Amino acid sequence: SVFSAGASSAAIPTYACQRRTTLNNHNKVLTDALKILAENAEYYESVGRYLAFTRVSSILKSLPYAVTSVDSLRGFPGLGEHCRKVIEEILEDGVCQEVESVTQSQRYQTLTLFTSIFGVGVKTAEKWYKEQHQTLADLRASQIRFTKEQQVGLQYYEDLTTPVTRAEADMIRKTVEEAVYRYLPGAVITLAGGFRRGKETGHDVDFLITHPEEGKEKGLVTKVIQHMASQVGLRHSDTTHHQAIMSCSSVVRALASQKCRKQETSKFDHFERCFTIVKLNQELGAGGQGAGHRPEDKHWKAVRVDLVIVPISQFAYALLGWTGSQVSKMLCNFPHLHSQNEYFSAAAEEEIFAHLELDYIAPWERNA
Ligand code: TTP
Ligand code: MN
Ligand code: MN
Ligand code: MN
Repeated sequence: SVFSAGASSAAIPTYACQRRTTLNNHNKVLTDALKILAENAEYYESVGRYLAFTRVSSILKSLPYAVTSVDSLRGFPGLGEHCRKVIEEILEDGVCQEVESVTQSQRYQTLTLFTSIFGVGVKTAEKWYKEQHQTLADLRASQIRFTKEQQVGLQYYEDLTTPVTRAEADMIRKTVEEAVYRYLPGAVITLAGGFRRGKETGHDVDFLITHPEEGKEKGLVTKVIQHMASQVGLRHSDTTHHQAIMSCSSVVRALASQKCRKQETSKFDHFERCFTIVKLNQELGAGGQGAGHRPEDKHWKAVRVDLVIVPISQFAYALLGWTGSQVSKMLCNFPHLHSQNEYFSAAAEEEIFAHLELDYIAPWERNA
């Protein structure tokens, strides 16, 4: 195999979107450590260091063997001295001193806690940390004026940080189907996100909704949200038309902006989408699992659900973008994409890869 330990780094594709990365991570000890350093860099808004740790971690995830010697990593794309030292320390001592001190630091612990709240990013978490807040109780007792998202994030913190199972995703799918088919019987609903990549759990459930006839999907998200709210109790909905720059991959963004310039319309780069929180009834089949610590009268779990309504002509791009992973979908650096003058219509993900002259990578190989 070209991937045998000590193989030339030439065997490792430079782009994450070309590395076949399954969920079978042979280097979890190393990638967990690098993830902590990446997070910490993010907390210090050090983008360069964040990317450096994330890239090396992503390469390690793609290797079909466990790294046992730092020498075998010589020439790995993007492997700097810092990462090399961290890996060497872990291989030799089992732990890395820097990682240990980061995980023990109050700043890292507090920012990790605060950013785990729905609606809270690094900037906000840091602000609260600087105001001497350290726990969720501190926040709840404070005078902070929370956004609507943050209020919900704090209220349902335990539920929202409990992983969503595939069985729960299936149950939510039924609810979404019922609401969607009511208004648009021919609609096609596709599970995207981590579940499409083969993950057994996720932090949310992502659905793409389209219709074979272009335009039929217009306005659907509002109706679906209203129906679901009346049926299962929707705790939060923020139905907006976000720009594609937020809602889909860089591929879509690049192509969309090209088309927009051409047609002078801004419709193209907007997907209807909604980040919601759904009440999932746990008596309906989740087997009561994970409900043990909840109050006796609470028979439901708050679950994050993303609904994205996509015109069929852009479905392949949206699917590629919303399948992720965040790292795997880094397709944006390909010059021949940006120099494209015309919008390339793709009926399937395979066509997008082919158009970019890339090998097709299946969803379950996109766990970079
Ligand atoms: P997420 O649901 O955030 O991540 P995930 O499904 O990979 O992981 P988890 O199982 O923990 O939920 O996003 C799914 C993909 O959608 C993500 O890889 C990137 C893409 N995405 C966008 O394109 N735009 C967005 O605004 C968001 C939030 C996600
Ligand atoms: Mn997801
Ligand atoms: Mn994830
Ligand atoms: Mn999501």
